[in-house]
Amino acid sequence: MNREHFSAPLERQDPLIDRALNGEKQRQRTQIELIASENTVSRAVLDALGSEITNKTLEGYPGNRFHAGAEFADIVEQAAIDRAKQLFGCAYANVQPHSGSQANQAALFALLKPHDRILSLDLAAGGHLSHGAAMNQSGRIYEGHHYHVDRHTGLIDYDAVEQKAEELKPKLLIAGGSAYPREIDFARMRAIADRAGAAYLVDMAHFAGLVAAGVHPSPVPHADVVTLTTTKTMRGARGGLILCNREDLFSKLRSAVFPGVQGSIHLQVIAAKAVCLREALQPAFQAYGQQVLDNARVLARTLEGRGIRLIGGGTDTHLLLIDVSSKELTGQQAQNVLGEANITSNKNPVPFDDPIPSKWIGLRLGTAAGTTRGFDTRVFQTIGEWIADLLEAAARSEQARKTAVRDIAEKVAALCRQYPIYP
Ligand code: DSN
Repeated sequence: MNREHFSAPLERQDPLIDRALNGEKQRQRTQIELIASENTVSRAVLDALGSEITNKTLEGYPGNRFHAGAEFADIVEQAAIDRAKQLFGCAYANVQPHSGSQANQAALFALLKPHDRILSLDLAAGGHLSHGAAMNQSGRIYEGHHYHVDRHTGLIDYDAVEQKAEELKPKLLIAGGSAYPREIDFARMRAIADRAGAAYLVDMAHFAGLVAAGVHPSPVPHADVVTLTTTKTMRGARGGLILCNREDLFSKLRSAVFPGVQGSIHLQVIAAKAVCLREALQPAFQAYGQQVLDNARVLARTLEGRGIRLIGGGTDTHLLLIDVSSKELTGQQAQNVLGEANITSNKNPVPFDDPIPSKWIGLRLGTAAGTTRGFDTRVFQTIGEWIADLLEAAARSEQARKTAVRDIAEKVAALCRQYPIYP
């Protein structure tokens, strides 16, 4: 056996991948991250992700595995389960889903039979593919129907949801998604689900960290099942969690995850989830959550003050959806000009937008990663002004765009040097 297998660093073994990973680290250091589904994990989370526990194959649950050698893995998974239960105040937590989509896949598998009806938020209004969208397996196996937001306010129209639920009698009502910036009335949705005889799932993938920090209402007391990811506002590894308080559903959810939709688990990710859950239990995480909210509100006010329309009229979370057609741009053009100045964001549909991505007029922004970096409201106000300057310049002329990009890219570089990540 070549002993180098155990000791040679990546740099020597695979220069191509090593260079790409270092390039990515440098990219993260030198740009302002505003993609709402991203964050910057701690060194401790990175250490767990790179641990030798990745070698371990296991199926089943702590204390009841299909393979030997589970004693340390059981400690890791049980810690993640206990911490998730403590953090979110629930009786059951499954920490095995590989992603938010697989958490949803398992929840649907536990709650529904093929062809059952789902009623969920429309994709362009901020929903998620895994909630019964036609192009997703959830829309092939089950019958996906969608509620919308009010065309003028951009807010969920609960009366319209209720009417649709009464007509359709879905088996499952889903709240939550990827681009809805306001608080959801979890109790009202519960009442709608009850009247229609539907189960009720809340996907809190985006705002879970704010719930953990106690700065956003929790859906856990209302929903039959809650799914989330440990990235985004949770600031942890990529992966999913399922929470539940209904004892009659525990075993269904358990067997829906394994053996229903997954096989062996990703123990290095479960270890990283456990680390992030412990971090979220610390008092400092409450302050982080509050700062994320404060920053998002300041960013929203700054952009609105520059004549940019906010979908939903503002934000109650880390996330903002802006209509860049108010600056005569598409979402793609806005994403590009910000990107050239090293501000990273993503184009997004706004409610009732064109189905063709290149024609979308939305841009989604989030404050979770910038807040981790140490940016406060003063910094986010400045970032808001830079964004507005870039959008206005891009709409004005090619020369104005180039000048603004050059000027703001320099300021972004200076800001990133002032707030370094990963020494
Ligand atoms: N749902 C995608 C997003 O919000 O960007 C990935 O998490």
